[in-house]
Amino acid sequence: MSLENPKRGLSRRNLFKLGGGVVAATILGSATYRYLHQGASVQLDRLGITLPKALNPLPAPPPDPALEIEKLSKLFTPNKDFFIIDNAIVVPQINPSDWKLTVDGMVKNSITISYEDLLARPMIEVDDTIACVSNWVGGPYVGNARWLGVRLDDLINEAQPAGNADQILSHSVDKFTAGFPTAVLDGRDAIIAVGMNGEVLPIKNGFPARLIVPGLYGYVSATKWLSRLELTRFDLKEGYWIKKGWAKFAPIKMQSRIDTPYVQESFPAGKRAIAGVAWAHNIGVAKVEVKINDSSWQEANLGPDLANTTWRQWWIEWSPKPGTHTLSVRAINKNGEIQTEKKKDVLPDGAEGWHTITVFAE
Ligand SMILES: Nc1nc2c(c(=O)[nH]1)N[C@H]1C(S)=C(S)[C@@H](COP(=O)(O)O)O[C@H]1N2
Ligand SMILES: [Mo]
Repeated sequence: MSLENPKRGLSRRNLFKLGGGVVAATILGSATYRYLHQGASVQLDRLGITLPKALNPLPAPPPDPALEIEKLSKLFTPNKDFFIIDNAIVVPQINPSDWKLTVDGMVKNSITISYEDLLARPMIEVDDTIACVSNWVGGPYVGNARWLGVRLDDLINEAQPAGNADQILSHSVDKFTAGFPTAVLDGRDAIIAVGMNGEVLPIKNGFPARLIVPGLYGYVSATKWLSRLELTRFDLKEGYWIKKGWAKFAPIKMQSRIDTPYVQESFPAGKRAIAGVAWAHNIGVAKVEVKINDSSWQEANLGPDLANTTWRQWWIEWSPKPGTHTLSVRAINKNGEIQTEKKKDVLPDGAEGWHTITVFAE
């Protein structure tokens, strides 16, 4: 038997491969060890952080109607239940003492700040509902939180952007990018967020810092594990998802969702709630209407109106007779505009249409 026989036993080639494999496994092993070790230490660092207080602490949230209505989304989505959307193969583990944020590109005065510098700046609290453009009508990729962070417009102004810079392109440590018009900073509470629902920003949601820009879908604005804010032009650069066919400009569309009952649910006939959430960013939800079978639209009760960029919970009482029922919901914003009925797919700039479901009372 020859060692050179490729078909059997250990040929030199196979030995070489085996050797390479052992080396690779060792390197990978130590990298994995380092990764896990670092992951644990970043979580420890994170847990050791005390966030500063906001300049304008928002009032304590009003009672949450979800305490009374089973299966209705909570007013604030708990961090552990918050939807997660990203393309990171491994969640970046960033030691906050190594983290830096740079503002550069078409600016007069580039800025680099540390995590400590960031926490030393004035903080604001912002109630804001974030949504993913790939959320279908009735889908789960939307959540509401009380964010804590530093005003983005202040930091950008300090960098003195050139007059012809029309895009803020945000970069993540993992190479993700998201860009939006400089004109979006129109006084709205866009922030570099370090806190979420009273906690240090969770690692999966972008620790140490992420962007929150009220009114824009996540893929053009909500960069997690933020590292750089580049002032540039739309005719020079574009964010990660734009070359894949998604829209350059992507304000969150008015939507409403039925949380309970769920699609095709069977439940006992008799008194129950129909309930859900609705959002109409930057204008606010004025009214939510529900249609049951062929009846006319009826106005739902509304939950707290935290901000014009947060969702509102809604509900009505219902006593269905046994049988199949069709339920639809639509939102009406504070300008009196009614959510469009016509269905549109998520690509390129977000789904449209009414959430309509069929359910069974038994
Ligand atoms: N670094 C990085 N940030 C990211 C993304 C990503 O893939 N990588 N996805 C964006 C998208 S598409 C959305 S909808 C939001 C989701 O934020 P969440 O995971 O905290 O809910 O994060 C945004 N920020
Ligand atoms: Mo998204």
